[in-house]
Amino acid sequence: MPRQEFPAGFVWGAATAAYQVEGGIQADGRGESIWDRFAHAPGRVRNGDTGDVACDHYHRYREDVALVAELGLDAYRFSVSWPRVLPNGTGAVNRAGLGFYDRLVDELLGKAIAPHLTLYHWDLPQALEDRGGWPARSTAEAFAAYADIVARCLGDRLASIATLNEPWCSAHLGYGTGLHAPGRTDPAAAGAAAHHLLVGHGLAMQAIRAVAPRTPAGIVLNFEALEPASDRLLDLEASTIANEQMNSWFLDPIAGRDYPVAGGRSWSWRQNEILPGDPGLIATPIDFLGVNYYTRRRPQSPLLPAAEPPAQSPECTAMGWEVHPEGLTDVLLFVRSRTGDLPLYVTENGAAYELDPADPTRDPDRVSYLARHVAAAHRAIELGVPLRGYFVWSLLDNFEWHEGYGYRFGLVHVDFETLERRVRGSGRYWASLAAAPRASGTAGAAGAGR
Ligand code: IFM
Repeated sequence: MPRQEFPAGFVWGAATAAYQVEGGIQADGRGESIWDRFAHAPGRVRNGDTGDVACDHYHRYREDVALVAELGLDAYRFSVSWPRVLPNGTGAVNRAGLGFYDRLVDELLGKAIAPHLTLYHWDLPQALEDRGGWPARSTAEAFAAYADIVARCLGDRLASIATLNEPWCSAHLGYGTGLHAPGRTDPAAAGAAAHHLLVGHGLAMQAIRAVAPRTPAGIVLNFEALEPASDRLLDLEASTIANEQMNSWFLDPIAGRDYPVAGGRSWSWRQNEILPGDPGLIATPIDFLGVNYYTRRRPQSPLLPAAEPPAQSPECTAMGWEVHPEGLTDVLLFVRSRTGDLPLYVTENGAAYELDPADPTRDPDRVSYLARHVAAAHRAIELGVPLRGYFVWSLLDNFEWHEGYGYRFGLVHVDFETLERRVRGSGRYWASLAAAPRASGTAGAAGAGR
C-alpha cells in the first residue's frame, strides 16, 4: 500500500452517531426521537429494523472506547442524543442522560482519545416534531438551548463540537422525499427546514461561544462529486442545479454568501422564512468545517432521453454508490474555495460491502476504498487544502437508517445476534495509518489538539 506522509498533528479517527449505535432507547429517562417513531412505523425501515438495541453502545461504551484505543486512533467522533438530554426537547434536563456523555468523554480522555462531539445527527425529540419540527423556527431556538446545556457540561473537555451533521439529509430526506424520519413529503417544508437548520446552527454557535469559548466549534456538511451525465446543455444545467442544492446550499450561507440562485429556483421553497438578521447569524464565524464524502453522482436532465449506460459499469459499493476517490480531492478544493484557510476535517468517509460469509472480518474492498480516498485527501493537502484530520465512517457496523442493518460500514464487525465486536482488516489498516509517523513541525490544526 503506498504511504503518504501526513502533516504534524493530523488526526486519525473513527465516527459513529447516537441513534445508529446506542440502543438503550428507554434507558435512564430518554425521551422518544423521530427515529424511534419512524422505525416503528410499518414499512419505513427495511426488514422492520429499529435502533432499539443497535450496537448497545449505551451499555458497552467502555468496550467500544477500548477498541478505539486498541486501534491507536487519535480521536473519536460521536453524537449526542438530544432526547436523552431533554426528553421533551426543551425544559427539564435529564441528568442521567447527560451523565452518559459525561462518562463517555471521561473514558475517552482517560485513554488519550480526543472527543469530537456532534450535537445533532438526525434524532430530533419527537415532542419537537409534534410542535412543527424543523420547518418551525421554534425548533432552531430549542436547538440553541440544548447546545448551551451540552456545551456547558462538556465543552471544556471536547476537542471539537459540531452543531449539525449533514443538514441536507435532515431537511430533504426528512421533509422532502420522506425517506428519513419524520417521513414528511412536502418540498416547501423541506426548504423551511433547511433554513431553520442553518438558523439553529447560527444560534447554537453563539450559545457555544458564550459558555465554551475555547472549544473549537463548527458544522459537518455532506458533499458529492457532481459531474453532468453528458456534455449536453440540459445535463450541464441539471448538474449545476444539483451542485447548488447539494454542495452549495448550506456551505455558501455559512461562508457569508447568498443562497445559490439556480438551486433555489428549482426548489419550491418561497424563502418566506428568511428574517432580516438571518444571513449574519448563519455566517457566524466557525473554527472548522467537517466534510463528509462518499461518492460521485452524474445528474441527468429529465427532459432528455436517458443517456447510454457507460460501456464499462463503474465500480460501486454494496449500496450502489460509485467509488470515485478523485472526487474527494475535488470536493475539498471546492470547499476551500469558499472557506480559505479554515481548518477542514474529513468527518466521514467509508463504504458498505457485502460480508464475506467465511470470515466477516475480511474486507479487502473496504481497505482498498479507504486507501484510495486517503491518497486523494493527501493530494488535496499537497494542493494547499488545510485538512487537519480524517474520520472513517464508521467505527462499528450499525443501523443504516431506512436500510436497517443491511449495510455494514464498520472497521469493526458487529454480530447483531450476540453483539460481539471483532476488528476487521480495515480496522488494522486504519490503525497502521494512525501509527505511522507524521511530518515534523508544528501542528497546524486549529483546535485539533485543544
Ligand atoms: O450512516 C450514514 C451517516 O449517518 C451519515 N452519513 C452517511 C452515512 C452512510 O450512509
